[in-house]
Amino acid sequence: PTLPQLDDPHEEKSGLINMTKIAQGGRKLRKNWGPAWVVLTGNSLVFYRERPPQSAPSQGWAPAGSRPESSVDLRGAALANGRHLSSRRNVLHIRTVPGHEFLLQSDEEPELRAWHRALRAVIERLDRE
Ligand code: I3S
Repeated sequence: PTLPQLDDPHEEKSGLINMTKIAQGGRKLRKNWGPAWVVLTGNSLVFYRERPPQSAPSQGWAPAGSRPESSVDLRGAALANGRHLSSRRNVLHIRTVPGHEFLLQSDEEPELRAWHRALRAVIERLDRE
């Protein structure tokens, strides 16, 4: 039997997308929309303030010398359409087990759908482990 992968840092998807955190540990936060460089790995979602330099030598997916602003474990996370949480279009709502909540948004619907698909695939795989 394969052991559950507790640390699976390989990159599934990355890109620049509008993001705001809306809750931290179940406590509602004031929205603060802004672009973020987001990296989806095999088990977590990692947020950077900006895209790490292309020239940076990387260790796996993690660009050396750049520090993520935050990172959440996706095991058990819930995904939903975020239309009731924002006036923006194409909004995705992510809620993690410890109650951290994020909205991702793109004016490009296919882009948001690609994030939704990729996140769903990772979360479903973690559910099966
Ligand atoms: O869900 P809310 O609180 O109506 O979200 C809006 C506000 O957070 C607003 O900020 P202030 O209340 O600090 O002025 C933001 O500027 C808006 O972008 C938020 O709404 P959207 O619909 O853009 O998510």
